[in-house]
Amino acid sequence: IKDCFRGRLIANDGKLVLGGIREYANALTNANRIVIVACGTSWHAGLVAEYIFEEFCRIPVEVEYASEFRYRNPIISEGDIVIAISQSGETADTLAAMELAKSKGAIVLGVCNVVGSSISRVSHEGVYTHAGPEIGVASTKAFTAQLTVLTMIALRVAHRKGTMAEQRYRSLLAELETIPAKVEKALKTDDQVKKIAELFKDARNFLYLGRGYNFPVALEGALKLKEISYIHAEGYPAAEMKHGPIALIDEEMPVVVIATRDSSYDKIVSNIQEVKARKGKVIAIVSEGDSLIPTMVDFTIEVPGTHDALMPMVATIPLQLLSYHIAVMRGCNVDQPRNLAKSVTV
Ligand code: F1P
Repeated sequence: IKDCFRGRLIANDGKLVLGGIREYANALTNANRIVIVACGTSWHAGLVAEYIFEEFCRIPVEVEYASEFRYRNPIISEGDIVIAISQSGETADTLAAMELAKSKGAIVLGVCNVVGSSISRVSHEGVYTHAGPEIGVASTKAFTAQLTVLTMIALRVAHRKGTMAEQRYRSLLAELETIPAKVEKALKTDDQVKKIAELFKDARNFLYLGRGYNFPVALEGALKLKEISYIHAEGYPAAEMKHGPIALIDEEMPVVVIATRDSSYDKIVSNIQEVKARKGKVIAIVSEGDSLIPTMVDFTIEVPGTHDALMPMVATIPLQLLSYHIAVMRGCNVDQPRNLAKSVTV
């Protein structure tokens, strides 16, 4: 098989298997800093990766919109690690950001879905996500696959660096194995999500809130709603609400709060109280078995619990379903949203 990621893609019983970062594994492990460049949903995956790399590997990470990075004069030094994330592998902004980083001597690693795509050819090395073809324009399963791959890379680096205890490393790897079953279970919220969609399909605005690892999930939930339902939606870190968006909240405003049980649980409970005190309609994504938040909010969607860092893969599912059902109910073409291209090549 022709290997666009430098000979790392191998055939195993006729199947494609994960490629990898081998030649540059030491450079990545010893990096002083990582810069992630991506657009849209892939940028949100990059934000989750920032939290994971900083927590697990203690390497400082910056996440840049490729569409900004390419037009400014970023500080990139010889040997810096730049990771480009893309579903299509053809996004012009991401490709230009990679070329710019390479011209400044960076090692450019790719995470992308389409075998043989331009981004896989421009990367020094990289990993395919193998999520299968995205039928629609909006990225969905590719996001989950990007998170999986980025988590696996961060775990390997943390293990090599010794920034994560062996027992924790093993337990996270074991937890990662449970994610497919947890995602399947999250998909079973479909009927319940559809009923909620029916009630909010005519809303003009939505707010999405999350803290920690669930903050990028809030951004991604809002982006999916904008992309396929054409409803204005904003994602915010829940703690930022008091710095502005709180002014938007009234009985007309649906607020989706990603409030799974994690280290910021008590804080998100206070944020929900703040929204309810202003009569906002709260749709909460909670961990299975939560008995507190359902008593405070208007609608609850339960997903299986997991480690904080892995929760984005599970918690994003009901948000994708919500956007999907609202879009269908509004008569929007979910596969071909207006004004959007599958790969933005200009
Ligand atoms: C980036 C992206 C997608 C979005 C839409 C437009 O694409 O912004 O996240 O859903 O398809 O392009 P990619 O670089 O991940 O292919």
